[in-house]
Order: sequence, then C-alpha cells, then structure tokens
Amino acid sequence: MSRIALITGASSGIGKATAMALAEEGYDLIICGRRKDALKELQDRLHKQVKVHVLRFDVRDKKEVKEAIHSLPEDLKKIDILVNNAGNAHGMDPIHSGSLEDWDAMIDINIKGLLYVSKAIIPQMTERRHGHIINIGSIAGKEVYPNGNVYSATKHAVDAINKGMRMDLNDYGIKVGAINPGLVETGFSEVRFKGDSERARSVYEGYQPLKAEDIAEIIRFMVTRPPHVNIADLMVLPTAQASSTILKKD
Ligand code: 8X3
Repeated sequence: MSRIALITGASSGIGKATAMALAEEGYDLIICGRRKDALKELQDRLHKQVKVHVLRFDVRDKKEVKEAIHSLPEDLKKIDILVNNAGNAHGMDPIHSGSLEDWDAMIDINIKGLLYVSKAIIPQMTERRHGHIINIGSIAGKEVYPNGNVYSATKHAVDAINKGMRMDLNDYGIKVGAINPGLVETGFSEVRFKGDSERARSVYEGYQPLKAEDIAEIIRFMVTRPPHVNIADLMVLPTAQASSTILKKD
C-alpha cells in the first residue's frame, strides 16, 4: 500500500529537506508551495524514487487551497501525513513601529494558512480514521523575545492549534504533533529581513545553527514510530542556543 505525505512550503528549507527525507522512506509526495519552478526542480530530483505531485497554491488564499487539494488525482487523495510547514517571519520590529502589512502576512500565512490547509485535508483522515499531522511551530511559540511580538503570537497560535487538533482528532486515532525549532539556517532570516542578506547571515554567525536536514531527520523519526507512539511536542535547538535570548557565540 502506498503512503502519501503532503508538505507545505516544500520549495526550500525545512519543507524541502523533509520531502527528501520522506522520499527516502518511500512516501509518495505532494509538494506544495508558491514557486512552481523550485517545486518542479525538487520533483525532478525525487521522481525516480517515489511519485511526486506538485501543487502550486498560496496558503493565504482559502479558495486556491481548497481547489488545489480537491484537484488531486484519486490515487493521491488519501493523504496519510500532513506536514504543516509553510510559515514565515516578516520584519522584526518593536510593537510601536511594526508594519501592519507584516502582521497581516504572518497571521495570514502562519495561522490562517495552516488552518485552511488542515481543513481541506482532515476530513479524509477522519473518514478513514487514520492520519498524522505534524505542525512546524517554533521556539517563538513557547517563548516571546523582544521585537518578536506578532511572529511569536502566530507561533503561540500554532502551539494552541496543535494541542486543540490533538484533542479533537483523538477519537479518530489521528496523530498530531509539533516540532518547535530554534535557530535553523534557511531562507527564514532572508525573508524576515526582506532580502537584507548581510543581516540575515549575521543571525547564524559565530555558532553552529541547525540545518534544515536536522529538523527533517526528526520529522522522519516522528513519522516512522509505531502506531501507538505519537511524538506530541518537541523543541529542538542548536547546542549553542539555550533560549530565545541566550545564544553562546564564539
Ligand atoms: C524561528 C526561530 O528564534 O527566529 O522560528 O524565532 S526564531
């Protein structure tokens, strides 16, 4: 029997690394994102290993999300694993000077987008009484740090949604769990600082940050546990990081 995993934000970073890890585990993949070229490139890389289907949509657009998921071919509709990975930080400013556009983007992508995708996929899981949802949170969902305000609020929401989903889907035997990374070197800071590569690079300087693959390996571990084991909530940090505000640099 084939097993199917859908990953949002799969064109780069943790999403892409997770797609590669799950392909190695033999999962057929539905890789989702906004950038068709990057997704196609990943598809070309993995299609000899497993079936790979590209779905282009913006998680912010609920109509687009619904139509994309409904457009899946019949043999890919029974999604076993949903990795809610799409998410970003936009800006890092004090609350009195933050931008409304940045706040909207984070709330729309990190909270509403995660809900739209989940809502489109969960019904076939409850119907089949089978499935596994992995929500990518953040250390920012457990702690707040200066200037992290709204980003942190969105990740606290992911933490709450993760717990709520686990309760509501408990009767159906569906696993729900979160992984909350600290500093992972991906395009995350480049997006947060709107293309200021120097500032983005400096976030990861002077210590060894996590790599996307480190998180993907843990997701691989989460999905390969036996049926009675659900990893409900994990925080994963670089060794150099003790909390949102304590980081040992060389
Ligand atoms: C990403 C980690 O520390 O920038 O969610 O909030 S952090």
